[in-house]
Amino acid sequence: MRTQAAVALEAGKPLEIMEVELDGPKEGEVLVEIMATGICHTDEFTLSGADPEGLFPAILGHEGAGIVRDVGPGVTSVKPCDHVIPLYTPECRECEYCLNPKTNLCQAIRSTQGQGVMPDGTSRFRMTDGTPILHYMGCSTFSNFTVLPEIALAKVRQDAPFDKICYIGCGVTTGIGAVINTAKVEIGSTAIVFGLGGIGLNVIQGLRLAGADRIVGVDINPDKVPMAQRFGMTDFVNPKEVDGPLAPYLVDLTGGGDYTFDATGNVEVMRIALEAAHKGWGESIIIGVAPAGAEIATRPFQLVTGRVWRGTAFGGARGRTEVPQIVDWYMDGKIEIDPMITHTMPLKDINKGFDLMHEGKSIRSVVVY
Ligand code: NAD
Ligand code: AHE
Ligand code: ZN
Repeated sequence: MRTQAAVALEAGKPLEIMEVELDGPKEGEVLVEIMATGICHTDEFTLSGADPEGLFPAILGHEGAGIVRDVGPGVTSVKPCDHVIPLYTPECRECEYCLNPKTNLCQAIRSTQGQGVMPDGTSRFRMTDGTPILHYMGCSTFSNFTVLPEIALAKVRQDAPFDKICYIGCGVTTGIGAVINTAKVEIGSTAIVFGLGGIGLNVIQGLRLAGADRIVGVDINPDKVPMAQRFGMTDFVNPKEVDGPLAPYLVDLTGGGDYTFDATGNVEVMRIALEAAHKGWGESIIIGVAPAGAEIATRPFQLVTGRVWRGTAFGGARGRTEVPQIVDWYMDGKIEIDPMITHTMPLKDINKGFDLMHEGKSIRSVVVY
């Protein structure tokens, strides 16, 4: 079939909207009509050329929601007309990782996913002249129709709006999950969140859900303050207004964070987040994704004296099991999504979504097909 898609032809160039050819689902695969997709900073990271795994030409996008239109042989867990959220962290329920309760990092298809192909080693996408186009994070939600492995789909309730629940495909689950699954924040905790964008705000929302007492937000863009306060931020620090090193300033302000979170992807900020964690027990969670070649550093003494450095992917969530529950939380009013979706646009305007992100003017832009 042919479908409309926004194609990343090369790093650093705007996406090109074009018709592409899409092959039908093979064994264990599913054809999904994407109804809406968010634009996450990770899409920008890969498009910029900073992702060591970035391959081109590819169809980016990993924060979608849609409807099953066809299934390949052997598919049993979804059927046509089911509503689904694509999972860049799949859940096969069989691999060594899925069988270990300490991780959500299913590895069943990780190596082919990183190479931009389906588990059989081939791509379903190509240009109308036959040039192959790669998949991205196993999802490629910047295409109106896409093909995914069955194990990379969470089946969700049918009354939930696609243009909101697409955000659960990455940002909402990552932020809330980092608090609940990875940090396991206790009632009464003090937390510091670096980066008040699409992920950081969901960390703040998760902290309020977990019963944190003090939630300090740190961002170089003060325009993010009103939204962060709405979601539970109690104090704001703009690093540009702090004289001297930021970590001691934050320790003075809070006594040290029981939990700190990096949602910027900046390795200097990651160090400050670790060093702003409480001596003896503070845990710092790395969510941000850093460019190729970037490395984190700190004095080992920071760890010797009891601070813990931890990372999280997709908020530690097992997608097929937990994503439908998060959709329920949204539909039951336990969490909010709507105010964070600051812009919606048709696919033809997707590059405007990237511009708004660069300008710091959006929280989430959502493309509605
Ligand atoms: P975003 O662009 O919406 O937000 C980033 C925020 O960080 C902005 O508000 C920006 O002003 C702020 N910021 C930038 N530099 C800063 C600095 N030096 N100090 C303080 N604040 C600073 O991006 P997002 O969609 O929220 O993504 C945030 C990060 O999380 C990205 O690196 C993204 O790739 C990563 N991410 C990781 C996962 C995961 O599973 N680990 C999932 C989604 C996104
Ligand atoms: N390809 C990058 C790493 C990117 C990365 O860490 N991705 C996160 C999800 S970000 C979603 O917005 C992730 O899931 N990581 C675990 C994994 O297996 O990719 C690089 O640096 O190579
Ligand atoms: Zn993402």
